[in-house]
Amino acid sequence: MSTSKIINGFEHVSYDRDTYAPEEMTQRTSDFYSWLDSRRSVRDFSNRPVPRNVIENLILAASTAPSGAHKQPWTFCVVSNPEMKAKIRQAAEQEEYESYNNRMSEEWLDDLKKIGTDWNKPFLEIAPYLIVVFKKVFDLDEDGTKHTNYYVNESVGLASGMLLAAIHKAGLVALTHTPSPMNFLKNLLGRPENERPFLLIPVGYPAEEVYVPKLERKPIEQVSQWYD
Ligand code: IYR
Repeated sequence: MSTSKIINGFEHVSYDRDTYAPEEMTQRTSDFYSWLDSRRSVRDFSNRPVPRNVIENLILAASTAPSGAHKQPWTFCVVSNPEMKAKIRQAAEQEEYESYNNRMSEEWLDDLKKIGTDWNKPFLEIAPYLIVVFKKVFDLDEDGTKHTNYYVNESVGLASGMLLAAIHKAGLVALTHTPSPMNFLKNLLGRPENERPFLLIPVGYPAEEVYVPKLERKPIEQVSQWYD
């Protein structure tokens, strides 16, 4: 049972969660790592419907992310409307066509060869849901007053990572898609002046048969430096 007390004039609640002995921690973290390691970005979606309440749960999970001064500076726009998905696809492909043909460097295009992407984005219409993550660069009162948000990119990045983990937990798949530039999303979805598009994430079941590139993840020595 959690207890509550006033600290510096604000209500606090006791933090009392389970802790684990080292062996159990080792098991739990190893299991969790294996499970996260089995997540892959998927570009081939089934059009099979996904229950709406599942998408709500995913967003609630993402929205538990820590954020600067607990401002939760994000809006998850959920698009299932076929006409809107078609408009988003059309606009995204237009930008991507331009990027692949005229804006991306040779090195960049070369780096993407192993992933096999191009300007075609059929998944934007096939996936049952597109979650468009917007960051709120500031908050807007009803009367139009602006309020600062803090560490917005960090906060929204964390929430997006948690969203991807939640999607994996559901047994669904996603793609962190970054059409560039992305401002068309703000216009198409009629978002307010304080919001900027951050990521476009199609969500759904994987297509019947899906292949993903055989990628290696860096070993611990390459992703960490220890100062004992
Ligand atoms: N935004 C483009 C290009 C692209 C860029 C990176 I970095 C990727 O990892 C994958 C794709 C697209 O979505 O195709």
